[in-house]
Amino acid sequence: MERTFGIIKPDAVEAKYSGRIISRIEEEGFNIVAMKKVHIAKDKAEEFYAVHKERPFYDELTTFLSSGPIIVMVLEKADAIKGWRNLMGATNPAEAEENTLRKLYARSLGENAVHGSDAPETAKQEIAFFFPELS
Ligand code: FUP
Repeated sequence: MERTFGIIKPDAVEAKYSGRIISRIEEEGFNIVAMKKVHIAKDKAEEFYAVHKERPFYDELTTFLSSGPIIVMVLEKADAIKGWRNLMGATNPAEAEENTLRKLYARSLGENAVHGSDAPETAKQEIAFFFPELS
């Protein structure tokens, strides 16, 4: 079993897609180890996305992530990191495959409904960032 970290982002929470996204996560065989709804401040979003600090979209990205409530989750399954990224689909919803969460629910490249860790080390860091009690 592997653990990964996921976020239902402000656009999808606001559009009331969280229930559908959580149902889909369960249908795909993930165990939801932990989950909470939080509204983070801009400085916390900046810390979370620090890896993108030098990118031109950093301010937009962190303003967006702190713009409304989000649902943060720890997901568990065999090969969970890859499985969750496959379920999310490509970063840009215009390029996402049919039936992926971003194809179904994302508005744009910037407001793309969900986040998922991209590697074991980031999964560990991101889980610890929101769920220190699990690490
Ligand atoms: P992903 O791992 O699929 O979330 O994608 P990235 O880590 O490459 O990007 C993180 C977030 O930055 C994306 F979810 C959306 C945003 N982004 C932009 O707004 N513009 C870009 O050109 C690239 C990414």
